[in-house]
Amino acid sequence: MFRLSRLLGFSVLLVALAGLRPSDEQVILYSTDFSNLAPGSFGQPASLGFPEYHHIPRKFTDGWKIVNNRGPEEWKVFEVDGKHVLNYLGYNAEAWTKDFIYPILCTGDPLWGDYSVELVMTPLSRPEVAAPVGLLFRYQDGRHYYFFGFDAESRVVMRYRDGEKAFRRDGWQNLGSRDFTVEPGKTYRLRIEAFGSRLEGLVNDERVFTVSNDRFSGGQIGVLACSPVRFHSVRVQTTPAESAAFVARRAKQEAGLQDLRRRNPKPVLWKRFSTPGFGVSRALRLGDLDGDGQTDFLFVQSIPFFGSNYHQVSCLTAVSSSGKVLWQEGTPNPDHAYVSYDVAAQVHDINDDGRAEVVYAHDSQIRILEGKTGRLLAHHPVPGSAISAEEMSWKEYQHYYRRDHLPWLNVDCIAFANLRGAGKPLDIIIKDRHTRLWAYTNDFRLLWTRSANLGHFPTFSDVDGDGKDEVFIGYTLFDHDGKTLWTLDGALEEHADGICAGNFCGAPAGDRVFISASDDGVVVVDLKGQILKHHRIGHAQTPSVGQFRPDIPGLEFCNINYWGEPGLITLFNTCNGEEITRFELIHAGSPIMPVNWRGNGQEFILLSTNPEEGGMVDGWGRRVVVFPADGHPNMSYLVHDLTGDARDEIITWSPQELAIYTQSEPSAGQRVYAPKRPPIYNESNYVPIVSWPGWKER
Ligand SMILES: [Ca+2]
Ligand SMILES: [Ca+2]
Ligand SMILES: [Ca+2]
Ligand SMILES: [Ca+2]
Repeated sequence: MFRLSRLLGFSVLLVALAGLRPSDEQVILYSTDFSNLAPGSFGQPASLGFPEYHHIPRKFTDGWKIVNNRGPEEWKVFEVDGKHVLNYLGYNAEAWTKDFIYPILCTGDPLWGDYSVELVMTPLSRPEVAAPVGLLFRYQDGRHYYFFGFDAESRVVMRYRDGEKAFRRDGWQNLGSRDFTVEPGKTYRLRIEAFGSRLEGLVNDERVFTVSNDRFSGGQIGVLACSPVRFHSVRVQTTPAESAAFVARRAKQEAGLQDLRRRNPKPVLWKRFSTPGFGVSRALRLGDLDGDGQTDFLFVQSIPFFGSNYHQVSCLTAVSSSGKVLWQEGTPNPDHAYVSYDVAAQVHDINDDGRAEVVYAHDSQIRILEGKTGRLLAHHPVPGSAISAEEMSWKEYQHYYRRDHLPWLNVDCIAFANLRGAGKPLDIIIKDRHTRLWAYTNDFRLLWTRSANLGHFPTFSDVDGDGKDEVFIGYTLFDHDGKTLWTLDGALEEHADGICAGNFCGAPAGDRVFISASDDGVVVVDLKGQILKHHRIGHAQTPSVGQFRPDIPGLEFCNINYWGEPGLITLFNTCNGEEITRFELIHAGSPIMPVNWRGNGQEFILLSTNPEEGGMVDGWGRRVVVFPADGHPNMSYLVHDLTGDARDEIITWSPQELAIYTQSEPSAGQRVYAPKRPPIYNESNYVPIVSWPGWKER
C-alpha cells in the first residue's frame, strides 16, 4: 500500500490522450518502465527462514508485491537494448498451481476506483503451450480481480475471478472471449478502461470488448503470467475528478486510521537480550523452567534432513525470565536456528511433581530433562517406523519421505492431554509427518496408536463430558481411548493445517469444529462430523479464534492463507459459519495470533512485529497498532501475558536476539479482559490459538 506522503507526492501530469476521449484530461496515478528495478532476481527473500511462520523481508521491488508463493523465483529483470524489462519465465503447469493458483504481481492502491491501465508486453511462449498472460484490474486480493489478456488456444479474454468453484478449480467468470493470433516475440499494448460498470478492453488501440459488469468497483492493478512473457511498461490514469475523489478517500481513511491508533496503547520495549550462538527461528518454548514463578525460555536448535522435512534436535538452551542462560544441552550453532516444520520439544510437568520438565525427541529417544538444571531424568525409545499393510494415509504425504526410511520414528511433534481421566494432562501424543499417532502414559506405556490423514498438531477437548479428552486431529475425532468417532478422510481431499472445536458462539448447542484445511479451504463441522459449511477460500492455514468483532455475536474464526495467496485473511462468524470479511494487507502467511492488547474485551490480530509490514489489525482489517522502527528483531513472534496484568505481551525474536513489548499505559476500568488461551505446554507452529472469553476484576 502506498503511504500518504508518496501519494501526495505523485506528479500530477495532465495529458491529453488522442483517441480516448477528445476532451479528457488524464491524471497519471502510476507509471513505470521498470527502470527502477535492478537486473536479476525480482523480489527474492532478503534473509534465511521459512515464511510459513516467520517474517522474511523481500528485496526491493519498486512497489510491486509478489502475490503468489508458488514459483516467485521465476520473475526476472533483464536489461535489453539499454532498457529494463520484467520477465516471467515459468510455466504454471505444476499440480500445485495449475488452474487455481496464478503467478501474480500487484501494485497501486486498494482505494483506486475508476481508471484506465495500459500494459505493454511481449508474449514469449509458443502458441501451443501458451497459458494466460495479461493485466489485472480492480484487484481485491489474490483470488478476486478482473483479468484482460491472452489465454491458451490463441484467444483474447476478459473475465473476473471469484475465488474457487470447486476443489482446485478457479472461479473464472467469462465476460468476453474471441480468437486472436498471438505471435511470440511480438509486442502488444493492452489497455483497459474501467469507468463505473463499463469495462472496455483494447489491444493495440483496437477495441475488442465492451462489457457491463459491477462485480468489483475499484482496486489495485497487477500482472498475471502463467507462461513466459516480457513486460515493458505499465501506466494507470484517470480523470482529474476521479483522482481528486481518490485523494479525498485516501485522506479520510488515513485520518481514521491515525485516530484509531491514537486510542490504543503503544508497544514499548520491556526486555531485550541477545542469544549468541544458541538463538532460533520459530522454535522457542515458554515455561517456568526454574520454578521461580516467572516464565522462562527454551531455545531449540535442530539440523534438518530429508529435504528439510525432518530434523534432529541439536541444542537446547534454557534461559531465565531475565535473560540468563540456565543450562545448555548439545552444541549451539547459529546455522541450526532455522526450522521448516514442527518442533518436537515442550516444557511440561510430565512427572506431576509440581516442577517443569523439558520433554523432547532426540534421535531414537524421547528424553525428559529437569527444567531447572537440564539433568537427564528419563529416556524412552520412540516407536519403530514400520508402515503397516492397512495404513494408506502416508500416500497423501509422499513428498515428505516415508517414515520407514529410518528404523525409528522421527517425531514430528509432542502434545499433552488428559486421556485417562487423571484430571491433569499426563498423557502424551506423538506423531509422524503426517499419518500415524501414538498415545502414551506419562511413564511411556503405550495406550493406543491409530493411522489417519493427520495433518499437523492435535487439539483436545472433553466434548462428551466424561472427564477424558477427545483428540481432534486432521479430519478425524478420536475418543480418549483411540476409537474413531468420525473422520472426513474420505470426504475431503487435502489435509488439515489446523483444527479446533468448542462452543465459540456461546449459544445453546453451539459446539462446532472449525478446520483450516489447506487446499480444502475452511470447513465447519458439527460434533457428529457432519459438514455444515465449506468455504473454498484457498490454502487455509493456521487459524485462531478470538473476540475480534465485539459487534457480532460469539467469537470470530480467523484464517490466514499460506500456499497460493499468503496473507489473505478471512474472518468467519462462529454462530452461523458464514464469512464476515476478508482482507489482504501483506503477502505473507505467518500464523496470526489473537492479542488482548487493550484489555477491554476486543482482541486484535497480530500480523507480525515488522514496523512496516506488521502490526496489529482489528476485525475490520485496519492496522491499529504499529511497532516502532527501533531495530528490534522481528523474524518470529509469540503472544503471552508475561507481566501478570492479563493483557498480552509480544515476544519477538530473531536467531540473534529476543525482545518483549508491552503496553505504554495501564488498562482502565474496574475489570480487565483475561481470555483463556491454549496451554503453553502444547506449543506448535501449527496450533490453532483459541482465545476463550474471560474477565478479571481488579
Ligand atoms: Ca522462571
Ligand atoms: Ca515435574
Ligand atoms: Ca471425553
Ligand atoms: Ca501483560
